[in-house]
Amino acid sequence: MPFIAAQPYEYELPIESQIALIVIDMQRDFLEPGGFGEVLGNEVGRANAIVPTVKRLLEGCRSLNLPIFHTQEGHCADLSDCPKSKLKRGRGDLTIGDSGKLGRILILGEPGNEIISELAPIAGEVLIPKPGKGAFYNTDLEVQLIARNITHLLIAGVTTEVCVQTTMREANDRGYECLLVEDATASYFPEFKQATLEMVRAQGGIVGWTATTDQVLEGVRSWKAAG
Ligand code: C5J
Repeated sequence: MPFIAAQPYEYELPIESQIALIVIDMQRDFLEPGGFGEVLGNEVGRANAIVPTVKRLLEGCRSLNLPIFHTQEGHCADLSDCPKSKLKRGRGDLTIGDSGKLGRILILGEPGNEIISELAPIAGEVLIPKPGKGAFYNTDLEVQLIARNITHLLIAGVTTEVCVQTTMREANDRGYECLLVEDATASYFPEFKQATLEMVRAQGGIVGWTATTDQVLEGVRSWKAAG
């Protein structure tokens, strides 16, 4: 059976269902100066550094015809989908909904909310706007996965310990086989990324698997060739 060489052990690829790539929140608000990430006091260069690797993963998965999903964290202009608790805690010099250098912070449709141009979705790929950290909360992601018979998720994006890990845990509880792509995810805190990778694959893969972009593309290539 085709597999991806992964930790803590081989990630078996499915026989009768599909694998998808999910790229989490590679949007200007988290990657560029002036966006939400920087307003919260973070060094956004750390997140931006993975863009070439995520691009390689994305293009590799496109060339292998995998279904591709992109998520985008954001709220409607009137903030009716933003819990008061989130507004209160997401506070740097500015907060969600305030006007910043990239438009209103974390508001759908504003310049800062766009997926960066290098990784922008192309025709046929699914964009999932999400009000929460996890991509399943208050979105139609699960409906879209079921419609495509997807059971296996390759997960990349930012930030590792927040939206990426939350999504991975939500997916794990729903029965999806999840693999976090180690070099295609980043945190503003390198130690949090490392801890998340270890947490995911601890205890026999309690949340899932981790592997590098090269390992993922090699495994998916052999899966396609066998199928
Ligand atoms: C955060 C995210 N960190 N995409 N969002 O607020 O991880």
